[in-house]
Amino acid sequence: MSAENEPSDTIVAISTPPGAGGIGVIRMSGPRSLEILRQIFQPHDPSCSLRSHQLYYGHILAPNTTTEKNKIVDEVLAVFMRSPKTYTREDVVEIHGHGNFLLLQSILELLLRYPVRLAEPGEFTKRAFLNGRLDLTQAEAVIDLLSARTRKGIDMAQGQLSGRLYERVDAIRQALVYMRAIVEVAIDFPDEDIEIINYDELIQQLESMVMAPLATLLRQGHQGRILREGITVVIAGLPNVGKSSLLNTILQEERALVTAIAGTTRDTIEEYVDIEGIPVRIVDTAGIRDTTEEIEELGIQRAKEQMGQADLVLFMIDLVKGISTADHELFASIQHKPVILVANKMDLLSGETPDLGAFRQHALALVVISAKEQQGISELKQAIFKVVVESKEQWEEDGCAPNLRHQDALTRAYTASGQALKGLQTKTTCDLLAIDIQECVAELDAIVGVTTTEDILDLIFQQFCLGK
Ligand SMILES: Nc1nc2c(ncn2[C@@H]2O[C@H](COP(=O)(O)OP(=O)(O)OP(=O)(O)O)[C@@H](O)[C@H]2O)c(=O)[nH]1
Ligand SMILES: [Mg+2]
Repeated sequence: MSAENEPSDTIVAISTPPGAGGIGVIRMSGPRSLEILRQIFQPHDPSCSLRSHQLYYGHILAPNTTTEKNKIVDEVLAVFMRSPKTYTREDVVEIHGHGNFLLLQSILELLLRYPVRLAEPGEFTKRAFLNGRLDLTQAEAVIDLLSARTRKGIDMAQGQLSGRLYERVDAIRQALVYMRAIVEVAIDFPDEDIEIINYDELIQQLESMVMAPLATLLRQGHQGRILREGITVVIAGLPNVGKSSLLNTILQEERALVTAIAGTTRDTIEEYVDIEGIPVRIVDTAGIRDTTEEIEELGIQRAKEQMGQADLVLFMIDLVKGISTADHELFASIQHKPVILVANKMDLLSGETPDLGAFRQHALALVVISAKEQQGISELKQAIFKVVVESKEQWEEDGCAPNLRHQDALTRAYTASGQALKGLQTKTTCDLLAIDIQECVAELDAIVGVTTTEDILDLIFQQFCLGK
């Protein structure tokens, strides 16, 4: 990370998304920010001195050329923030204009006439990282925070942004550094009579302070994947069992057509919903049956494709009609998938619930609902949540969720610590022990960004949007 001590250039971008909005923000970072702001911004009180971290009202003026004579480009609020108390730790300027993208672009073009260049995606956050304001896990949390689709996803990103993952990884790292120091002392004094290393104590420390917390972090990676990527839940079943009614009830809007005619839904219909904090892509499908009708047949093909791709299938049956051979056939075709059995139309049921024995055995859960009367829906949501996260206790343990990159490094660190453990158990030589411990430290360093190659940094920051 050579950039740390080099003077950097000044970068600029529109930081608010394209489209109309109340305000739009342009952000500039680098040593020339203030000087450039002064060129194009005229404060309402021209004698004021643009003090740091103070918002000034004024106008953006186009330069004095023959065609544009001090033309007002926009009425804005502008702020200059002096390094280091800024997002990037460099001098930063923000211009808050009207939220019209063309207008913001005119201001941007104006700025680009000065010694400033367009920022790459994520470059502001990259600078915050390179200048030591954020560690790499915190910078990655910014991406998660911007793209989170549920409240739980936001909580997780905020936990990571506040440094929770960093602290957990760093605690493991500290333990390793301590062990490495002991082992290195032993290397330096090979002839001492006293045994410098207490093998049992080191084994105990390695297991409790390194391997166990690494294993916990790896388990939590599973929850991170779910919160970042979400899951696909497909509603499937015979025609008329109430699939579209369930979609509408979950969405709380009349999204899909519902009629008493079997074969109403033709194409698949998908929407995103938040189910107990998990981002869920929910797909309503055409009822499966033998048909000679061409459009319906195409819909049924699509339904089958969706079932194949689902993380979870909600297999729906009509309690009034009971279970038919067609239900059995369809159920058999999806048995390799995680399935929740959803028994619908409970409102019409007066007598006994039909025997769902065989189905019940192969499904992960059975939920009885009325899609029409909105009964049993929260039980269904909880069943979905439970199936997806496996264990609720583990889920709520800590709002800390390693992403794929972290998981890769954690896995390698776990393997290296396993090697070190074996070495300690067999009282191997101290230089070999030191190598395994160091390998483990290096993996943890890469997670927090102490040693991360330029290529990996590029990959991470490319995921950002412009202006962040
Ligand atoms: N009483 C009652 N009727 C329901 C319930 N759910 C759905 N229905 C009715 O059952 C009929 C079929 O509902 P849909 O939601 O269109 O069923 P579907 O499974 O999407 O049907 P296809 O799209 O044809 O495969 C409609 O007349 C609904 O009003 C329920 O819980 N109770
Ligand atoms: Mg339907």
